[in-house]
Amino acid sequence: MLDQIADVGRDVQRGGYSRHAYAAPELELRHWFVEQAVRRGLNVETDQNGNLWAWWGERGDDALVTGSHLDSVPGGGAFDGPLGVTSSLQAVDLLQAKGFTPNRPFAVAVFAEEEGGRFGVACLGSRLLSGAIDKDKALGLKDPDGVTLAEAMRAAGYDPDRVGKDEKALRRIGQFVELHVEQGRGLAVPVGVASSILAHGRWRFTFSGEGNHAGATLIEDRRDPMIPASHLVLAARKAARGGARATVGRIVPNPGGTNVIASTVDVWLDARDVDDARTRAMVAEISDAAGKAAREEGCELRIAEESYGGTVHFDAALRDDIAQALGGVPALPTGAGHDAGILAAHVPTAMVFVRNPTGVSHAPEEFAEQADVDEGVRALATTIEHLAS
Ligand code: HGY
Ligand code: MN
Ligand code: MN
Repeated sequence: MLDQIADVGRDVQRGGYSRHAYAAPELELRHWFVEQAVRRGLNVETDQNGNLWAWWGERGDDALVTGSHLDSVPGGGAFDGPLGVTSSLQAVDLLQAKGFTPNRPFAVAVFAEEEGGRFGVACLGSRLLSGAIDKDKALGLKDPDGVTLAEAMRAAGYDPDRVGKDEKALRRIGQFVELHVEQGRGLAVPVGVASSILAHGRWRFTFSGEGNHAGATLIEDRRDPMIPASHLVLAARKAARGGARATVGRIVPNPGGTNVIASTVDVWLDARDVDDARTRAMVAEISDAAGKAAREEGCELRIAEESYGGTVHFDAALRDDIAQALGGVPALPTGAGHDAGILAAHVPTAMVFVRNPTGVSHAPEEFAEQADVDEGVRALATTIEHLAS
């Protein structure tokens, strides 16, 4: 099934896929999902926050929900997100082929903008659904071209004025189980379950100096924001100790000319650790180093926290129940965020991981062996049968 969408949203500049919320490739994937769901006799609806729900039978409360996301990071791989969606649909195929029908409401869900690849906040669809982000803040989020979420939703035919916490949709979820390609190399067997997700957040550092001519400006006359920005990158690496992770993957100088001293530089920090205290202490250490470097270069610094999520501990009973139903598979922590992590604050959630032989993710090289993918589909079907019969 992944082959069916293998040409959607290819990014020829970056390699891999760029499939961002409400942009053409992602809308094409939404259309593909609806077609696939209808073909299986599922009833599809889009909720007020742009998330898709394909119901097997009547919609109802205390549903078993599976699914994942179809959007990607810029230049992402083929599996992160779509594997959970295709595996959910193929698990439905296996169950329908053996004459199984769920004895409780069941849906395959596709959450919007899980990666935050366009509007900068990860898990935007599930955060809006669960009220984990203020609706007006969300609607005002801008993409790199300055298009707001509200404008993007409207252009795609959705009504942005309806977004916001969706108590009814939340109440309908009894349990959520997300299948996902593992992002790391913790699995020595084809399938595992998740135990926890690191606390993680995103911060935007804006350094302001004086734009000027690269050739005509003496070094001592400069206030070059690229200098403290560079210190930030190295401070992040220095501060990430003892299993913590701090990453700068995106630096945007303004105006960005080769022979131009930038007037401002935006730097985004992705920081993660086992708990809030350690994560925030690490960000404070990095911020201090950035502030010091800014002052030394006569630059201003503004820091904005763009998103934050605390450590997620998945429901242990559900985790162990699924692990047992799968014949005893390992439970492992992850450093990657997921919609399951957002929903975990409201409903019992679990994740089923499919082995990733290289561990690489958020890159075109992301890969999973067909045999492991098939094992994942069977595991998800077993899980659904176990929880909905
Ligand atoms: O950033 C993450 O961990 C997730 O892939 N959105
Ligand atoms: Mn994902
Ligand atoms: Mn991802």
